[in-house]
Amino acid sequence: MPRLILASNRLPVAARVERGELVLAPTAGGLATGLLGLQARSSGIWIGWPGETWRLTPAQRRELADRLAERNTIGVDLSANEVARYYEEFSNGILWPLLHYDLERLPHDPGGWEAYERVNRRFAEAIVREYRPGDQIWVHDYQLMLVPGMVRQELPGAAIGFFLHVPFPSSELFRVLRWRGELLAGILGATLVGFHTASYAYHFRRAAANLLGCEIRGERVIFNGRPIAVGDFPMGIDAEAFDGLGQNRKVLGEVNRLQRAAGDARLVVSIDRLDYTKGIPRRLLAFERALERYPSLRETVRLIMVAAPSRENVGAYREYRRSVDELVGRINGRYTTLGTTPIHYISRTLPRERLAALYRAASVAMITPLRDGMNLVAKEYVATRADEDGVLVLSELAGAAAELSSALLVNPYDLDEVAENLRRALQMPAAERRERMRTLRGQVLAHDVHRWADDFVRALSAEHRRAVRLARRGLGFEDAVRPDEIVAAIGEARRLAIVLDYDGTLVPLVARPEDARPDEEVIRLLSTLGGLPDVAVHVVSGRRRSELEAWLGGLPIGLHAEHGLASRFIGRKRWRRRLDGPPAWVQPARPVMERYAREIPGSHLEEKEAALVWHYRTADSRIAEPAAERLRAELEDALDGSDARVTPGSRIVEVRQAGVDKGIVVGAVEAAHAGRRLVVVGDDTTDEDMFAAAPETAITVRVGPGRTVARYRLGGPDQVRALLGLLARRDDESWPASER
Ligand code: GDG
Repeated sequence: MPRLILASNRLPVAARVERGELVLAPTAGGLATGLLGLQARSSGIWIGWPGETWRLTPAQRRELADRLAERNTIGVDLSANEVARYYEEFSNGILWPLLHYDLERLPHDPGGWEAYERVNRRFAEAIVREYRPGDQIWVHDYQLMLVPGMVRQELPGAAIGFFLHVPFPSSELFRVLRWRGELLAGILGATLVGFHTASYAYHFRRAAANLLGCEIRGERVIFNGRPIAVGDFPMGIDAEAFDGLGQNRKVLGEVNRLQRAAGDARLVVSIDRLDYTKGIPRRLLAFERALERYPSLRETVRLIMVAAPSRENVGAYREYRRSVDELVGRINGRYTTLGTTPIHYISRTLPRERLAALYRAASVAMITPLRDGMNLVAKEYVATRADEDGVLVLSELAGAAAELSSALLVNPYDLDEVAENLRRALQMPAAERRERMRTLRGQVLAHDVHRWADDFVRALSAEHRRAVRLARRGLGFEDAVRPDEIVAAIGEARRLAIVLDYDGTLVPLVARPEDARPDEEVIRLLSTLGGLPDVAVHVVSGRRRSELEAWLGGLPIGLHAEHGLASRFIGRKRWRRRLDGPPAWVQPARPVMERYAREIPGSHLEEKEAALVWHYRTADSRIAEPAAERLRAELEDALDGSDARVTPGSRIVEVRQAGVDKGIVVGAVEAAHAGRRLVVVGDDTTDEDMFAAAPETAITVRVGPGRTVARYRLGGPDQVRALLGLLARRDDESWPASER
C-alpha cells in the first residue's frame, strides 16, 4: 500500500502547557479514529496544526517537534494572528456559514483571505517537502481548499485526494464568495474530490461548470485539461466502539441511574457542538410546540440537551449561546412543575461514556440540524443501541439522512412537523421501533469509518492510475516528470541548444495575449542561460516579430516569429524571412474570419505577416467551440487547393502558410549548432511539429496536457522555469570552452 500523507487543519494530537510541562493529548473525534489506523498501516504521516504553539518556550517547541515526529506527525506552526485571520475569520467566519447556506451570517466586509492563502501555502509546502514519488496525499476540509492546487503546481504527477466534511452548496450560493474561482480551482488540483453525499458532489460539479466553465463528463470535471473525479463517500463512525459502549457494564449502570432519576418520564436526547448550523433554537421551539399540542407529554417527557461549547472566540457563537440559554429558560419557566423540569440543559463537553449512556437511555434522539455535512451523532446513537430500541428523529438536511432513511425524517424548519414526529416517535409500537432500528444498525455497522477511509484511498489509487493512463493518451498531465528528472536525462551532454515555445511554456496562458509580457524571472532565466558559453537558447512562437522583438529582443537568444516564418539568429540584428510578400490565400480567408469575429462576442481576428488567427479565449465557450468547428470547415472549403494550412490551437483557429511550421526552426537550429544536445519544449499542437522534427537524441518536453510525441511531460510553465533554473545552475567550470 502506498504511503499516505494526511493533512488537516488540526493534528490528531494537541499540545498545551500544564504546570510548566508540555502535554500532548489526543484530540478525540471521528476523523482521528478513522484515519489513525490507515496512517499506521501505510506508515504514513499526518500534517496539521498542533495548537497554540506561540505559548511555548523555544525549548518546549523543540521538544514538541521531537514528540510529534515520534508519532509520525508534523506540526504546522501558526501565529496567534494567523489563527485569528485564517481560522476564525476566513474559515469559520466566512466559509463555514456560506457552505451551510447561511448568507445572513456573512460579514459585510469579508476579510482574512491573505492569511488563508498564506497558511494554505505553508501546508502545501510541508506536504511537498515530505513527498516521495509513489506517496498518496489526502487533504481534509474547508480550511485547506487551496492546498490541492498548490501541491499540484509543484507535484504535477501526484495522487492527491480532497475530502470536504461540510456540505457543498448550490453554485447559485457559492458564487456569492469573492474568492469562489480561486477556491474551486484549488480543490480541482486534486485527483479525487470526495463529499458525504451525492447531492454535494452534484453541486460541486455544477459550480465547476457554471463558475469556471469546466466541462463535465459523467462524474468527472475537466479543468485545465485534467479530469478530476468527484464522488460521494459517506463517512461512518467507529461503530464497533459505540456498539461496545452500548453494552458496557459501567455505561449500563449509568443508564439505570438516568432512568431512575427520570422516574416515569421518558428521555429525549439532543447532542451537538453548540453551533448555529445545528438548529438548536428551532429544535427547542419544536419541543415546546409538542408540549403545547400534546399536553400528555408535559409530565411524561424530558429533553436532555447537551450542547458542547465550540468556537467561543467567534462572536456569532457567543451570541448564539446566549439565545439558546434564554430559550431554555423561557420554555422551562413555562412548563416546569414542582415534579418535573422539561429541559435538562448541559452546556459542557461530557466524557464519551456518559454520552453513550445518554444514547442508550433515550427513547428518542432528536437530531435536527438546519444543515450538516453528515452528522455523526445520529450514527453514534444508532450504533450504541445494541438493544435495537430507540427512535431517531433526523433532519432531512443532514447528510446522514441520505443513508438513514429508516429514521423519522423531518424538515427542521417546519416546527409542526418536528413536533408531530416527536410525538409519533414516543408513541411508536415496539415492533416498529425494532424493525427500524435493525435496518439503521445494519447500515451504520457495515459502513463504518474504517471502511470509509479504505474506500476513499482505494478510489484515489484507482483514479490516479487511470489519470496516468489518460495523460498518455492526451487528457491531463499525471504522467509528468519532475524538472530534475529531465536534467538527469540530459546527463553528461554539456553543449546544449534549447528551443522554447513562449505562450503556455515560458509564461502561463492568459485571456488577452497582449497581457503575457515576460516577467522578471523569465527575462533573468533566458539571459543567464543565453549568456552561458555552451548553451544556445531559441524562442519560437506564433507571435509577430514586432512583439518578440519588443519583449525579448535585448537578450542573447535566437527569436523565431510566426511559427518560423521569420528568424533572427543569435547575435544578429536582422530578421530572415522564409516567404516573400503576403500569401494569396489571405484574400479569400479574411472575409470569412472577419464574419466570425463580428458574430461571436468576445472573439477577435489577428492578422500577421503570413497568418490569420481567430481568437476566442475570452468568448463563451459554449457558443465559441461549435463556431470554431464551423469556421474550420468553412475555411477548409474556401482554401481548398491553396497553399494555406488551417490549424486549431489553444482557443484559436489559425490559417497560415503550408510548409511553414515550427518544425523548420528545429531543423535550422540543429544545422546552426551541430553537435549540441537539443532540448525542445512546447505546450500546444503547433509545438508537436517541433517534437516530430527533432532528432532521436533530442530531449523533447510537452508542457501541460495533450496528446504528444514528446518524450517527457512537465506540468506547466512553473516547472519549465524550474528546469531552466536547474540548467542555468549546472556547474559550468567543467564545461569545455567552445564557440557558439
Ligand atoms: C463536521 C461536520 C460531519 C459532541 N458533544 C460531545 C461530543 N461530541 C462529539 C460527537 C460527535 C462529534 O462530537 C460531532 O460530530 P458531528 O458530525 O455531529 O458534527 P461536527 O463537529 O460539526 O463535524 C459534520 C463531521 O464533520 C465529519 O465529517 O459529520 O457534518 O459539521 O462524534 O460524539 N463528544 C464528547 N462529549 C460531548 O459532549 N465526548
